[in-house]
Amino acid sequence: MRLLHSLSVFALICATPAVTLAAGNLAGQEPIVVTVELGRPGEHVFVPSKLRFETGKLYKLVLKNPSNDPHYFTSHAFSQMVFTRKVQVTQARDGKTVTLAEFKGAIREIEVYPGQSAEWWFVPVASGRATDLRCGITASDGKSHADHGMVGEIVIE
Ligand SMILES: [Cu+2]
Repeated sequence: MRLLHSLSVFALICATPAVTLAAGNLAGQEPIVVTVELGRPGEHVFVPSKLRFETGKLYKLVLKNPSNDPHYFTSHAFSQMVFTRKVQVTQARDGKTVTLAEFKGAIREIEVYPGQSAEWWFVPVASGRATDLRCGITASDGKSHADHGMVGEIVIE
């Protein structure tokens, strides 16, 4: 009886290894898509300016710049709380989004040019609150975009 039980447990383990591996495999996981606008025409803002993520989930953060100025997405605290899978530079072409380049490795900040987008794929690995999200570009009046209100907060739960 005990042997039979052991055999059936063994058979169960053998029958399910693919499922067990898939749960920990980021390559096969669908990302949660979050979009943030970097600036609006005539406005230096992040929209939304508060972002919230959960540890252990795969995110695709779409950084979209619909304004006429380049903008940075800079938060050193945030960059230290995530594992970056990749950053993709994309472009809208004939009604479709095409990928122009892909970067892998640790990322600290991203600058997106007017009318362009980038996708930051990451998994939060630590919880905390990053209050240093800002755009450090200097505006025509000599102040930074952050001084004009282009700041934000990121919470990882
Ligand atoms: Cu800016």
